[in-house]
Amino acid sequence: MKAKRRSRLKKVIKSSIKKRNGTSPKISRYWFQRYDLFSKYDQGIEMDEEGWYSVTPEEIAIKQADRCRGKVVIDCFSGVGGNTIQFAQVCSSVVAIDIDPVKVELAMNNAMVYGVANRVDFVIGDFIHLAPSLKGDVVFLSPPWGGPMYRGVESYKMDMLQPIDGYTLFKIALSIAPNIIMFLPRNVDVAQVEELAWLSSPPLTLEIEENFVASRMKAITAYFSCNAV
Ligand code: MGP
Ligand code: SAH
Repeated sequence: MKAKRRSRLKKVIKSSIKKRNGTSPKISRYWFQRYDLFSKYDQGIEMDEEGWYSVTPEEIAIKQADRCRGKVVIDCFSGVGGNTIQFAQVCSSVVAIDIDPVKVELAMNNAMVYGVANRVDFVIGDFIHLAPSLKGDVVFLSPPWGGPMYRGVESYKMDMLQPIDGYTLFKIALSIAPNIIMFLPRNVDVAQVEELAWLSSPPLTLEIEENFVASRMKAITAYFSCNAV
């Protein structure tokens, strides 16, 4: 690792430790759930602020990965690796993309904790720009929802997704493969999710799964496919 990168990573870890110690109430709510996020949390998992509030809880990531067993998966917004790690356990190969170099460092570290780092191709880059060069069986989309503030709206709309609206994002994913999994807020407008299936002709099949951890609904996963994924 280059010296400059190592020092940046150290700074991230230091500030994240500070936040874990309770200086940031925003993060401490997630720190209390740390073993739901990563069962191996105590074995060296590293996070940054966005990672804390965005990572897919392990139990949910395991379920999503199970649907992709044996396939080539592109994890287009890989964050600190919550999904990537579980894909690496059961998929034939995984490409993990994140635009933030610090996230990629953290995801690599976390994948090492789980002993799967050598089964992942980590890429620092913008998924939107990389899309034309990507090949895979399943496109997994867990984009930024605009931070924890997503909870403040009654009905979460596709145009609130980042870095671009959900319809455009879905069309880009479709150009790679017709098997698309989207991880979305629990208050998402389901009618808009259903519209996405119609962006393909013939329309894709859609299954919507509600994701719970310890009886609390955390999010939904939408599985789109031209056949069973
Ligand atoms: P949450 O509602 O912010 O937290 O996120 P919490 O404390 O689990 O909610 P509570 O009502 O149970 O107390 C719930 C889950 O949504 C998180 O664990 C993440 O997996 C996911 N999530 C949240 N955000 C803000 C994002 C995001 O921006 N992008 C992605 N991909 N996932 C997110
Ligand atoms: N599923 C992940 C969490 C993803 S959070 C996990 O379980 O850990 C969303 C991620 O999208 C953030 O890490 C953010 O850096 C990344 N991101 C934002 N815009 C992006 C883009 N254009 N291309 C690739 N990654 C992007």
